[in-house]
Amino acid sequence: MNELILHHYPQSPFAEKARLMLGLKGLSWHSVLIPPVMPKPDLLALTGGYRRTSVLQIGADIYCDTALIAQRLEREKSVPALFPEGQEAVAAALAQFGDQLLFQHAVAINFQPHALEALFARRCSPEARRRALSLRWRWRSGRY
Ligand SMILES: N[C@@H](CCC(=O)N[C@@H](CS)C(=O)NCC(=O)O)C(=O)O
Repeated sequence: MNELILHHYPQSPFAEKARLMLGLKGLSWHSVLIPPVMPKPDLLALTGGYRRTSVLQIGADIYCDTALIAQRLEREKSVPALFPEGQEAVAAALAQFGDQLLFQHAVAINFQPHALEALFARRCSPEARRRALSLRWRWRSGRY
């Protein structure tokens, strides 16, 4: 059996998703740390031009995109399942929601501290907004 090699960097949310999937399945894997931003000459040579994080390597096979990585890991070890029988579509839809909508908002909020306030300005009371912002700073500073 070929070894699993994850090309990633610590701070990437998509790398965290890949690490969590590997951890959930109890698979052992090797870590190759890649730069968070370009240039990434070694990664691009490996992937044929794909620059994002994370990338899974199994022997000579390269899996770009965590949705594909999820399917490949499911094939590697089916239990515990990422796509429980009968709930495959729900799992895929939830992953898509997290990967696209949630990720977009999380990045915006992370890089633009006032984005949260603007987002909820018309929907929440000033007190609710104040609490949300305070929570955000606590998460960011790791005080949980
Ligand atoms: N759909 C991809 C998204 C991966 C992604 O956007 N990763 C970010 C890091 S969290 C990245 O590499 N961004 C750098 C770039 O787009 O050049 C997946 O599920 O793996």
